[in-house]
Amino acid sequence: MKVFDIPGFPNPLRIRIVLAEKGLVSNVEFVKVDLPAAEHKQPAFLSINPTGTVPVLQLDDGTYISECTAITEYLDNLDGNPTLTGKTPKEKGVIHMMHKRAESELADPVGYYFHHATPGLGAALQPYKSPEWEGRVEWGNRQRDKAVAGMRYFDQVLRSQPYVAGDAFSMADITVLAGLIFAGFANIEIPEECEALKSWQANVQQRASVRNPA
Ligand code: GTS
Repeated sequence: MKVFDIPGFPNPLRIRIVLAEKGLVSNVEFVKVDLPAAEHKQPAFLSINPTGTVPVLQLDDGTYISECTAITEYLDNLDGNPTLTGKTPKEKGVIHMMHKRAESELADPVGYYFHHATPGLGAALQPYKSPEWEGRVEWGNRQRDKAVAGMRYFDQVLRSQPYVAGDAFSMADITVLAGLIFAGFANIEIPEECEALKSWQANVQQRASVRNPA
């Protein structure tokens, strides 16, 4: 298998943690995509992922799978023991619900803020980020506020359970963690009072897959 991504970036990190969790690091070859140079917006890359984002997984038969959720589902089920996406119908339902919230209430808004209300990844990408739209900074700042509200939501959740989707670590935890890492990079602070969220973060940062992702 191949993974098209760029090391150190938050969405690629989600899959690199999954690969470490599943013991699949040695099965994968990484192909670097130059995001700051807008390589992911050029025809060659768009032909493998029309949304122009990384990561993308290429299977040995040539199939491309993009979207972290889809890639995680694939990798988690390869060994017949899905530890990150749920085994029972109830586990699958709850994990997917919380994972969607992790994306829509935290990780995605942080990305929108970063790309639209700040210089983002630099000049080469600006033509792809609505540079002519006057309202983009205000919209981006609202996305930052939404991300902070998302942090408060997950803090509430984590006051009564150890992990985002319940009693076990799952892909929902990976996505909340990636969202917080991206938030730190974008200078969005976790509110002082979100102690449960901070304590959960300190806990998951000790996991082997997080300390040593692919
Ligand atoms: N929904 C996508 C997924 O789940 O894979 C999001 C992927 C995504 O936004 N990736 C970012 C990207 O390619 C990389 S990172 O900033 O998260 O590391 N962004 C490129 C761009 O131009 O927005």
